[in-house]
Amino acid sequence: MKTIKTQVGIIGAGPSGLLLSALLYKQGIESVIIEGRSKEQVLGQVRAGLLEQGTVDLIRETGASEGLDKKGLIHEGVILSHNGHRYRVPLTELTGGSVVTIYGQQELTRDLIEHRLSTGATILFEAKATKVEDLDTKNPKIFFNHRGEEQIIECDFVAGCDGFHGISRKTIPEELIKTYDKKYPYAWLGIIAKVAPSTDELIYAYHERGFAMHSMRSLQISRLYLQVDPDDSIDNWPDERIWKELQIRLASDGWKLNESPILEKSITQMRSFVVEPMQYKKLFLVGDAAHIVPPTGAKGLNAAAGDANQLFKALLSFYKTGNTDVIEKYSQQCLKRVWRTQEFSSYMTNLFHVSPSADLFDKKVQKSRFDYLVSSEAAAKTLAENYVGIAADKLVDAEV
Ligand code: FAS
Ligand code: PHB
Repeated sequence: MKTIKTQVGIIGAGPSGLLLSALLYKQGIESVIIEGRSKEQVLGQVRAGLLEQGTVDLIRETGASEGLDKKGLIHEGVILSHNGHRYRVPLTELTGGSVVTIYGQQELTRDLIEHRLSTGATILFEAKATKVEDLDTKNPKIFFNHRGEEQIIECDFVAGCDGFHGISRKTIPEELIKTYDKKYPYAWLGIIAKVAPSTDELIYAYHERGFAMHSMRSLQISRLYLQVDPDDSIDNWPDERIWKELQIRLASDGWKLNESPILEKSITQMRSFVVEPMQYKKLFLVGDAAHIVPPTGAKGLNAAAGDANQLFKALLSFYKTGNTDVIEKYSQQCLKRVWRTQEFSSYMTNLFHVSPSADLFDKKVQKSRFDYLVSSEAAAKTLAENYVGIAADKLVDAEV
C-alpha cells in the first residue's frame, strides 16, 4: 500500500487543520493534510464570519492574511436589541482597544488552502481517513482512501482536525473519554443576500417571536439569521417569509432593513458539546472534533484556531527541545479556554432566544439580564471582554 511519510499527519482541511499546517510550515515542520471532501465542497460551505483579534494575529503569523488585511471589516462595537430597543456595546472602549473582524470562513479557508498549496504543501482532497493506528509507537499511521485507492500516512503525531463528524474522536476508547452534551430547542436559519448591510455593526436581537441577527460578509453582501424550530425545513421558508420575519424581529424606529434575492439559505442545529480529554497518546483533537458551541457567541472558528495554536506551540517545543511537557499539557491548556467559550456561548444563547420551555419566571429573569446589561458598565464590560476573546494565559483554574 502506498505510504506517505511526514512529521504531522493532519485529518481535515477546515480552518483548524489548515491553520495548524501553516503555523508548522513557518517553523520548518512538515505536515500532510487529507480531506474527505472535494476542494469545491470545502469552499462551498457558508459558516462563521467573526474573527477575534487573537485569530487575526495567528493568520497574520502564517503569512496568509492578504485577503483578510484587504477585505476584513473591523468593528469596534456590537448592537444588542430587545423587542426593537437597541443598545450599543462599545467593545473597543470597554476592552482597552480590542476589535473584532468580519471576514467569512469561506474566504479564510480559500486563502489558507491557496497559501499552503503555493508553499508546496500536500493537501489531498477526496481522501477520507478510515482509521488511525499505532498511536503508542514511534510511527502512528492514518489509513485513508484517496479516490478509491487505499493509502497510509506514517507520521510522528496525528492532528484530528476532522470536525464533529470525523473519525478522530471516535478513535479514542469510549471508557477513556467524558462527553458533555446539550442540544437547544431551536435552530438558526441563515441566509446570504446580495444586498448592502443595513447596519455598520452586528445586531443581535431578542424578539418575542424569536432571535434574529444581522451580520455581513462585505459592504455588498449581508448575512442574516433567524431562530426557527429545530425540526423545521428550509422548504417552509420562501424568501418573502424570511424577509417578513427579519423585518419584524429587527425592526427599530427610523431604521430600514434592505432586502434582495437570497443567494444561499440553510438551517443549522444549535448544540453545546465538549469531550475530555482532547488527546490520546499521539492523537490530538482540534476544534469541532472536540467541542461545539452554538454560534450566538461567534466562538466556533475562534476556538478551533486557539486549539491549532496550542498544538502548534506544543509540537514546536517538542521538535526544538525533544521535551514533551507542553505536549502532555495540550488538553488541559485547551480546556480552560474551551469552557470559557462554552459558558459565554451558552449565556448569549439563553439571553437572545425564546425558549419553548421557559416559564414566566424564566422570562422575567431573561429580561432582567438584558436590563442589567443596559444598566451596568461592569456587565457590558464582561460581555465585551468575552466577545473580543480572552487570551488563554489570562485564564486561571480557581481550584489550582
Ligand atoms: P470543520 O468542520 O470546519 O473541518 C473539518 C474538516 O474535516 C471538514 O472539511 C471535513 O470534510 C473533514 N473531515 C471530516 N471527516 C473526515 C475524514 N474521515 N477524513 C478526512 N477529512 C475529514 N461558527 C460561527 O461562529 N458562526 C457561524 O455562523 C457558524 N455557522 C456554522 C454552520 C455550520 C453548518 C457548522 C457545522 C458550523 C458553523 N460554525 C459557525 C462553527 C464553525 O465555524 C466551526 O467551529 C469551524 O468550522 C470549526 O473548524 P474545524 O474544527 O476546522 O472543523
Ligand atoms: C456570522 O457572521 O456568520 C456570525 C457572526 C457572529 C455570530 C454568528 C455568526 O455570533
